[in-house]
Amino acid sequence: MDTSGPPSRPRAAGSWTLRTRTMGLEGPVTMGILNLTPDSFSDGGRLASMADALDQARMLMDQGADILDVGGESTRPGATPVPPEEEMARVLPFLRQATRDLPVPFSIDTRHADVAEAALEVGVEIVNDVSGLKQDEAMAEVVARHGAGLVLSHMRGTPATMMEQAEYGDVVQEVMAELEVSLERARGAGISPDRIVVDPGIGFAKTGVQNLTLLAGLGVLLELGHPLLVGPSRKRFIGALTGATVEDRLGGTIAACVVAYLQGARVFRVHDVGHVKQALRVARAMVEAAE
Ligand code: HH2
Repeated sequence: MDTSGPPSRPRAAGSWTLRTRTMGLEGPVTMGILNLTPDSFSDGGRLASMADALDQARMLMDQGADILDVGGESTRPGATPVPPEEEMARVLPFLRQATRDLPVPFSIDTRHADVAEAALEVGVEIVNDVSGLKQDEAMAEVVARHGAGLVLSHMRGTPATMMEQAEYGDVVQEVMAELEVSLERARGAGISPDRIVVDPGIGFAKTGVQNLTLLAGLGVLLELGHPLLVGPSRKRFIGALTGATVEDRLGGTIAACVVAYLQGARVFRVHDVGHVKQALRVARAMVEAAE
């Protein structure tokens, strides 16, 4: 594995243009996870009331979250699809209040253009589309029209079907080629490149070994010319390697984030913001001390 780090790789942009502001990416940026779902694999069903969700958002901010990513539909493999109306009912009341009260940029984790549009209208800055603009034809136009930041993830199939599609030759090269198709779609809709961050989609239509290979070879994806986001937090590949339960995967999450950072990733979508931030601060200081 090449751990020589970012200096030997193509340099991704040092900033990310969001809907109304620009976020520096010279150092690692954390995106705290807020799932307003009854069935998410790690934290599903915990944030049933508005007060609970706002408390959790404040807790993530106190830990130093730079962005809060709000989702109303679980994307774990095999999850039941949620109609957009139900997704909106789960996230919009919270987003309406949270974007007004909390001074942090919000991201909406959705594959539906209607949900993205409604969330942008109440003040969200970023659309996090785990389908990489492949599921909803209207998504790219909505993102372009609002001038939103965009996370383009790699995913094959849908959460309901993805594990049948986990056949790769060279997983890094194939993920890169498929992300290029999503980028083409984004460019075609007029989304400006400085608004786009790409994500290899850890856990989406990938086996444990494929996830490890992808994290270890992540730096290759910098050739796409966009900053990289990773979302390994508490995921199944950590449990498969270590036997740890979902609640007990912080060590594995930190290891994955640090390796991804050394490979050039700059945005980290995680549940445990404080601990991951501390680990990345130390990793960054070590890289800089060696420069
Ligand atoms: N992973 C999940 C959801 N959204 N977004 C991006 N950009 N990258 C990811 O890796 C990613 C994501 C799945 O994790 P989680 O939100 O914790 O669970 P669930 O989908 O069950 O709600």
